[in-house]
Amino acid sequence: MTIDAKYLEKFVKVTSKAAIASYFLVGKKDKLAADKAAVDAMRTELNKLDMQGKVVIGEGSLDKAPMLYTGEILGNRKGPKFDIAVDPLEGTNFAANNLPGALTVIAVANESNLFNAPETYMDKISANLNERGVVDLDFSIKKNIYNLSEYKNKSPSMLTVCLLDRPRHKKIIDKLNALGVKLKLITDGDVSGALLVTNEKYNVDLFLGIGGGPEGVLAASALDTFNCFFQGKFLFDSIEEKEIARNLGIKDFNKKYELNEIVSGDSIFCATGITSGDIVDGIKKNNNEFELETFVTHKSMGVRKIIKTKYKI
Ligand code: VTB
Repeated sequence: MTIDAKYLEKFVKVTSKAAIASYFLVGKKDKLAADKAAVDAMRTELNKLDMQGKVVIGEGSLDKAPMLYTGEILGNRKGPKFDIAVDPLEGTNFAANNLPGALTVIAVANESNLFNAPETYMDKISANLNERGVVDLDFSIKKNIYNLSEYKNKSPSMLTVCLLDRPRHKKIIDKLNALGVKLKLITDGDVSGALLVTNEKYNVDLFLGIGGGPEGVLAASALDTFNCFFQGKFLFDSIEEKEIARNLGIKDFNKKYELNEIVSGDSIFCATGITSGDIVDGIKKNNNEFELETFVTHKSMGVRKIIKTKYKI
């Protein structure tokens, strides 16, 4: 079943309104306030839509009483049933400090087609290729680089690998360094990090490393429309995290998920820029209007582009 094309514009409006709401808090050194503004606006906009949308990745569980909690039903309940994953403010530090790369992100699929991800870390890998066996979470760093180098017909020194700059990645960074590859180390925002493999213009050949699980599912839904490769493995640090995962239906805690196990069927992905970053420009004020850019994909329609929108101030 395909998602009606009319929904793309509607979800662009959702992320755009959320972006505008947090724009007023950009550079105010208050991550929570910027996040809350985006969450509130996103929830208000989602509730206006003709749909029965279930939040499968949200801002936490019901008992902690957040808005956009996992399991919350949104929309006027008069339309199709969707699964919705949200990251109303991806890059809270970026927004709080007025740094590049703050986004507001949503992914939508038909009911039961989007993975119900726990809020744990995820070991991820993405690349712009369709075949299995070239890169893999289970391969060594060296094997991944040599295979990709052969596949792309580029020497390792011409390959660029993007990953979060974290102490936990020290060993990987050292290995990549020894292999002579170029690094693109990002401080936050690994949804857009993973998406940098989608187009040659971003100059990233491989994205890998440990980041947020929810961010992995969001990125995977866009990567699917680009026919890119993605694998993710959730990492559980505590008994509590395993218990939550078990309640979400996860039985094998060591499972490596392929892209089509994370998102299947049709999907829509929207990421609107708040501050300018690699994939979209941030909000610009022009006379009496806000100008926004949204990176969108709609799988069944083959849509993958940047949409510019304007809203009266
Ligand atoms: C990433 C990144 C987020 O968290 O998932 C990262 O995309 C992972 O967590 O923007 P750590 O910061 O603990 O490494 C963010 O940086 C913040 O949510």
